[in-house]
Amino acid sequence: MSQPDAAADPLDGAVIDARLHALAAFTDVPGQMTRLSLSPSHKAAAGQVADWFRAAGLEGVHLDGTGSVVGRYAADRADAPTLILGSHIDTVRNAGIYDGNLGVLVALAAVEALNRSGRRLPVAVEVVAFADEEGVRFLSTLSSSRALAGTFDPACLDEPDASGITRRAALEAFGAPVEAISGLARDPARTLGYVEVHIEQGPVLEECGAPLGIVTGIAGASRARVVVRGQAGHSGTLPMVLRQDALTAAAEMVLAVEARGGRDVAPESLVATVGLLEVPGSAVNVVPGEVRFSLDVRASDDGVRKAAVTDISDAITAIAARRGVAAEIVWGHDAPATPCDPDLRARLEAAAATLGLDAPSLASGAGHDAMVFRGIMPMAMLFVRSRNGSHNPREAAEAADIGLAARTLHAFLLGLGA
Ligand code: HGY
Ligand code: MN
Ligand code: MN
Repeated sequence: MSQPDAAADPLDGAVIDARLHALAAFTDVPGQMTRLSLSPSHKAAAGQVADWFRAAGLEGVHLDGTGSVVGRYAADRADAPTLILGSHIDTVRNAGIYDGNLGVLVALAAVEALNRSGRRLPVAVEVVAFADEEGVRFLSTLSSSRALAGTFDPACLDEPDASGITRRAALEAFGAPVEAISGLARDPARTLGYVEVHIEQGPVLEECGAPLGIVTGIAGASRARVVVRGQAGHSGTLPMVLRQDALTAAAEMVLAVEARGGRDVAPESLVATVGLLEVPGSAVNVVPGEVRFSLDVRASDDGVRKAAVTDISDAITAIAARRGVAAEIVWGHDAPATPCDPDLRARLEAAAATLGLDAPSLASGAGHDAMVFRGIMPMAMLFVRSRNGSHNPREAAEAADIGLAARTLHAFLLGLGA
């Protein structure tokens, strides 16, 4: 485990970036960044993050029941409210090293700077490295942040991953106190809110030449898994007119999803994606009998999203009927569009202004842990300019921009004590 350099300035972007690269070594696939929730590399990464939390002066550092690493920086008084800072350290497959991880380490750096200067605030600060944001391993997602929001659904513990391991078994193997999950909800009356720093993952800040942005709101998202079942057959003997080909049916369904997502009447940032498609038991000389694929539908307006979900479900059902195959659609994730808190946004803008930055406002098309706090507690997000999109190894952020984010968050914290 790498230890921090006591002389280094924790708010220095190069110091944070070095830690991000050190953390990236914890991967399940050598040579790429793949750290699925509750995997062996996630366990090792959580250990490293916990060490950094302790070295930064956080107290009570522990794994919570959903596998998140949590630490607390006490206030200058006993009965103070708590501000929660955090992001996630699980990744998608073949990811970049900044998605999620950057927000945890920037939050840690801001608190570490408080500790270095002996500064205590009229609020306690919790830093959380959430364990399950990407939702790649299990059907539902955001289980860790939902536990803090008090909306954890115990049914998600029985969801199996691709190898049949349930979330509960994975948590137990991870060393997480699963039985304590029900007690993780934070009391909204004692919580100031939740603030998350994250790379933008899109082109807006880069195009407007801004290192930081203040998020106005997070798009709503619906996810589903579809299973198309036809009839496997011999590719040489089964006449075309007699086929119940699951793959050609799925192909038509995938294009229908694209058409609905990109329909020119589709307003409000609607997007619809099939990101995963599998043909179990596929072979060159077999007419596919089964296909499994995913659905991801998002929009900044929930009405637009729900209409698209309905239309896509109807299109899949109609294509299946016409082609003589069966289609089963299981919608497993539904997160409403979430506006960010105006007061926290204004405080982040003011904090950026202390660095001479006029941080633009922008929406988030990507989902984040922050969205689960909708209607529970105020939340806000600070975006850091990133290049080459995200969910790919080319994802990048500049150390200088990371440093500006850390200094802005540090100024935001100091502003709470002003
Ligand atoms: O899918 C998302 O938007 C997030 O990166 N998990
Ligand atoms: Mn993320
Ligand atoms: Mn992501």
